[in-house]
Amino acid sequence: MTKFDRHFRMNEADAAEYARQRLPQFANSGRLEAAEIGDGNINFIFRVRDPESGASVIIKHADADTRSGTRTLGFDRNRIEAEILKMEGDYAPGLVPLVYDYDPVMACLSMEDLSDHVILRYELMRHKIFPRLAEDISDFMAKTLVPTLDMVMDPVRKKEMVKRYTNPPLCAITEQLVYTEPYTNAPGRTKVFPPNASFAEAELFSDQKLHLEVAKLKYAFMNDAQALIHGDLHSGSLFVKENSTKVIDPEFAFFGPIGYDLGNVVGNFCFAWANASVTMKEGAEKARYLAWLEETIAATVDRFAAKFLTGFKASVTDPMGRCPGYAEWFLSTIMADTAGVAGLEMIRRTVGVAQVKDLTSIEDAESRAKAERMVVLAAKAYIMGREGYRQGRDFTRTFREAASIRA
Ligand code: SR1
Ligand code: MG
Repeated sequence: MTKFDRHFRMNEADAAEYARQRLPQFANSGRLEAAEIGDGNINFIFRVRDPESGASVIIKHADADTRSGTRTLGFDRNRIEAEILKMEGDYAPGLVPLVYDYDPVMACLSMEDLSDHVILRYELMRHKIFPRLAEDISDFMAKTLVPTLDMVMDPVRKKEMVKRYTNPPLCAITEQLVYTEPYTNAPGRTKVFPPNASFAEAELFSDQKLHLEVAKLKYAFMNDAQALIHGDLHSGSLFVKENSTKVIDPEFAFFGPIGYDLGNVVGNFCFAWANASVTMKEGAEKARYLAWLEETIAATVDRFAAKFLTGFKASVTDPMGRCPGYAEWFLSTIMADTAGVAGLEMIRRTVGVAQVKDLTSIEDAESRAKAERMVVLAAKAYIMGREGYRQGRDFTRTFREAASIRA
């Protein structure tokens, strides 16, 4: 019997003791250093390190309630994350952290420490350039999404997988935070920047045509089990260093629309564009940075599309999936979903309860209000016109237009 035979919420000292008992790389260690480094809303994240050998590990520890104490989610998200990370590591080697151990009793996922990487969102806010980003993210999505498509995977296995990775509590968060609250404006469930109060009322809360399109997208999220998606692919789920990208945090994974992943990437890059456009001084550096961001958005979409088609055609097993034109038709539906989801993500991170620092950190009130308006206008164009989006440049053109309307 050990103290880790029954779940309890660990503190730093517990995490050090846990690592020593559970993980072979620490079995003979002397003193271990442990620090809780989580800054999200949901889990507890410990880094445990042996100062002598330099060995270190990240332990992601779930409690039944969220870290913020606002919801009870149970523990299954921890299992889903462990299994999905291993699967993603098989499909897309080098693009996710290595999993060392999953412990269902303590709800602990022990994995590679990526301390030499930094969170992409904060680097984009510092206006840093990462030359490999579009290539790596498009690679990650194509390699992880294609294998679980209906026309690729054995249909019986696919349906077993849909059962195994149904993720009700985490999907419920998305259904509320992304697909509902930014439109119903229930008390306490939106956070509108005061200078934009009347703008949000007119453009979001009272726009019935917008609500209808969001309702259609919500239904697709709830029912369109296209592939095993990451489910939360924002720029806080991406770790980067100059020539490396790692995708983390797939606890929201489930079988859903592929456009939910690509749309999250596009939407979050648009926040970086909005931030840079109002915070950087006019000049060559700003022009270069915005051009790189636009190129990254466009290339992520276009490279994903090309890799998706190649990957699909190489791995399709269903005879009907081989019909000429099927892959291209399916891709066109992914592009429309991508535009819709990019818009939803941009709206919910601007007026919803889980906001992004790309916008909230803008100190000058007028600049922040302007950045938020351009984000919302582009987002609405994506949602309302989603059937017309086919290529990367379609996305960046809309954003530039929205930026100029309220410049
Ligand atoms: C209660 S969790 C808030 C948000 O953080 C996660 O990363 C998801 O995006 C979720 O919507
Ligand atoms: Mg997360």
